[in-house]
Amino acid sequence: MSMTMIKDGIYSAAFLHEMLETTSNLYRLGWDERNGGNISYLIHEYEVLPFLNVDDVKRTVAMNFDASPLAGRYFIVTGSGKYFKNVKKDPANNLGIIRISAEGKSYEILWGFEDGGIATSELPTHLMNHMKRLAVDKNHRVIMHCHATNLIAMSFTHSLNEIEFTKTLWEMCTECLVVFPEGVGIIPWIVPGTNAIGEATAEKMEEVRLVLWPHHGIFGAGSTLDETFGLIETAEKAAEVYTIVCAQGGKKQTLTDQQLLELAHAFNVVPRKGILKL
Ligand code: 2HA
Ligand code: ZN
Repeated sequence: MSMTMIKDGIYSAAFLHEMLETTSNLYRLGWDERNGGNISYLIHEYEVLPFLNVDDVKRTVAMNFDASPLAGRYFIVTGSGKYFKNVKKDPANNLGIIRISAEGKSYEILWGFEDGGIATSELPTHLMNHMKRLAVDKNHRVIMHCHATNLIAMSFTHSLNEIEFTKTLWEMCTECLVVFPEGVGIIPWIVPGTNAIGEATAEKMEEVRLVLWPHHGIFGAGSTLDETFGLIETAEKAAEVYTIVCAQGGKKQTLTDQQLLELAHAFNVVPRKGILKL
């Protein structure tokens, strides 16, 4: 092993590579222009220990909310104001590994953000969502936010009623109901980066893994980066089909409620109540 490999051991960590691939894919798809989007990925201490001295805290950053249920937890997160376009070529400035401090009101930077940066401006929303998802899903690990183009567009042209919005997405691609049977949550427009938007999103995350921020973007939750990316990708694909269907003059026929129910039975999923009128 070369000296560089020993010094830069973190670059052989699978979780870091997954972050580089995911941010690159989100950028490639046009869902994270400029500093748009953010990701936080819960990593276990045993995954960090081979690569980092976890007693070597580089900096401590205060937070204005209580994340004590996550005290001692480690996350790899994208940086505030950083561009997904640049993550792969410069991980150490654009990403960071943080640990929520024992009292829950600050986080410790253990690696990354080397140019003096800090974690994403949406950290309150991310941490509140992690708390909520961990309470209902012990395998939960990822919160991902991006500016998925067609989902944003739909927030201008489609009803923002969750039942109606979910139903339209389910109709647009057969796999949607199977991938997100619990549907999509939708919050009112709220200023991003605030505790208020975090609280509203987390409230939805108790029931769903996808939350639409109207005129802004989408939040997804899941147990791996791949799965969470796939969840957002599936909803965005359905929104793209909706865009094209509207451009082609609207639906002439569609998946029926009966067909959607057959799908649910075949794939053993429980569709969110109140959507299928059967
Ligand atoms: O990180 O996307 O919502 C920039 C944003 C804020
Ligand atoms: Zn955003």
